[in-house]
Amino acid sequence: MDIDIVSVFPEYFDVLDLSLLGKAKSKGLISVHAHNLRDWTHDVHQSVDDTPVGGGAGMVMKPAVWAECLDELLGMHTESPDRPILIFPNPSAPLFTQQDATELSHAQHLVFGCGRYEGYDARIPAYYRERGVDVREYSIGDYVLNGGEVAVSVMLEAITRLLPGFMGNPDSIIEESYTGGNALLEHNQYTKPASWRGLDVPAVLLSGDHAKVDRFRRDEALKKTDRIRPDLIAQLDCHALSKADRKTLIELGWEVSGDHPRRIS
Ligand code: J9N
Repeated sequence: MDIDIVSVFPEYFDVLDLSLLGKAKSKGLISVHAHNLRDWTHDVHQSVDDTPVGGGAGMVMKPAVWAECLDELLGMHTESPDRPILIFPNPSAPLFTQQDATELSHAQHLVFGCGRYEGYDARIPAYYRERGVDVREYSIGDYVLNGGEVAVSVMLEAITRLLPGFMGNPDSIIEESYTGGNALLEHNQYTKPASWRGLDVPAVLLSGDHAKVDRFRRDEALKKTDRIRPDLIAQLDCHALSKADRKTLIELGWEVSGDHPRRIS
């Protein structure tokens, strides 16, 4: 996978070499290039932003500088299956999910644009979409960052850990939260000792009865998700739930019929 990142702080991405991502880089699984947007300016001040048309606070990133940069990085191939995907973090965009990470992990070439929080000219994504580029804008959560750099790091980590050969243990990826589309939060995990500072591991986990352990963990996951993220319960596919799952959800106050569970008490 080829990854280009455009930022006015390209040094920010030097730390990627220290992470697992650096390992993937040295293994040749990915190549990452961080570019300085100011390299595509022509004026002495290397200015990348200007005041908002219509007035208001802050500065807006200029379309012309971004276009000089992106024309070069995106190249001409907007129709091939290997065509690059252009991604801008944006606090006013749809949320970036595990499903997006999975889909993007299959791409050959990703180009990330880091804007500042006041924003970039809306004609930048519009122009490249018109030209046939697959352009995505994503928020990584409901909070405001100063620039897109941290958001790009988050998305990159979520995407690259899914690449075949990236992680030591592929099972741990299949088992975790948010995969599939029938997402529950993870059940609690414990290690030895079985009793520690007066706190005991649940006895069923020591029973050696695998069916009982599986059911216990599934119920714990359902209860925890009901408490912390009821929105995820409401997105479950009822048809994919076992009899035992339905029983637990009904005890928790959900009606389990139709396509999705609905809270009734
Ligand atoms: N979720 C999210 C993204 C952002 C950005 S992107 C560029 C500046 C700020 N803040 N929050």
